[in-house]
Amino acid sequence: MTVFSRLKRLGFTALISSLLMFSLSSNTFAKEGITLTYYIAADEIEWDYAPTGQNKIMGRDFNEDENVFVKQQNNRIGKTYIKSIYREYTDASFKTLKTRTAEWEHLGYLGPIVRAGVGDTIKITFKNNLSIPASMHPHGVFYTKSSEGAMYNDGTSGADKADDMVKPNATHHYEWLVPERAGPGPNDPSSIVWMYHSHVSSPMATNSGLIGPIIISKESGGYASDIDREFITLFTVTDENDTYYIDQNIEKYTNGVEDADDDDFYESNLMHGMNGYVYGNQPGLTMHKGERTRWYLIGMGTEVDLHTPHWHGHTVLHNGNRVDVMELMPASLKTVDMTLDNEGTWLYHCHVNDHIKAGMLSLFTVLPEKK
Ligand SMILES: [Cu+2]
Repeated sequence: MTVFSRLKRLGFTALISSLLMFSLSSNTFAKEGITLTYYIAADEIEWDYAPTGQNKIMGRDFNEDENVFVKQQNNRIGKTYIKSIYREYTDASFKTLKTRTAEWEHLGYLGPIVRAGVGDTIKITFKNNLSIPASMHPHGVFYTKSSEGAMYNDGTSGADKADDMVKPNATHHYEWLVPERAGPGPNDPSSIVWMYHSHVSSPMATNSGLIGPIIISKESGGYASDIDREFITLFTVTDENDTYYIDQNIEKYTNGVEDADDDDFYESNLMHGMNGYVYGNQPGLTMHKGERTRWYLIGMGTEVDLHTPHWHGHTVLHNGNRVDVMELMPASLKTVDMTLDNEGTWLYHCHVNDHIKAGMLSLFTVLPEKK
């Protein structure tokens, strides 16, 4: 006798059918949610990987080895590059940038956080202010062909193609839904990270800077009530040789480069960053003892992008496992929780030897408990 027929005999049929109904409805979009609207543009900017001009990890000027990556010279671009990034505006006029609060200063060149909870709807008005086509392709959330933001031979046409490559000065409306399967899974914490990026020649687009985070919570709205503070870190070796702007950067920041394929020149443009900051230049990683913090980790890049984020002085929980080092591959998206129990200024860095030398290091500071 099956469990079902046994329960049926016991008169539990109504209960079972209502349970079935519930599980069906939680798989559809029947859940009541809210609509979250974002105005995001792709903008051209100049990005400084080390705005303090110093190695803040050691508290000194850059040495010879570090200058390979950061020093502007006759035939070296240095630490500032023309890039394109996603930025959030207050409304559809795209006249006023939304200010990024101190809490999110650490995001660096990452685009604005797109947040929603399970059952919610995300609406994005995307304006392409660049001179080249761009798109917004999301991971994790539910999209139809008109909101996928990726160009390939998928047999679509018309409106279902318009999202793939948004032309310069054009605008596109993306709609992303958040069913159960876009939210935290059974072993996940109460919110998780996804990302969006331009899919118009994806490697070049992401190296150029067109990448941003999505946070999806179990609760509607995109926030998790069981944490006090969130941090997001992208670990990637940004290959500035492979962006839309390499020629412009050579022109603007050098006195001319004879051979852009020269190994030393090439190496000098591999920026081993955390959110686009090298050698401890990432600002805003300040928090308080006792706070429950959630760290969203994003990997991106090529075969050299095997990163192992490591926190000093603390441990984190990853889906129930306790670690102090995480593993990130290109396009990995991982969420870990840390309870701060140790005051001080601590290293937060990639543990790959070559990446340590090249500057993939930040500092975080745990201040005394908030009174
Ligand atoms: Cu690394």
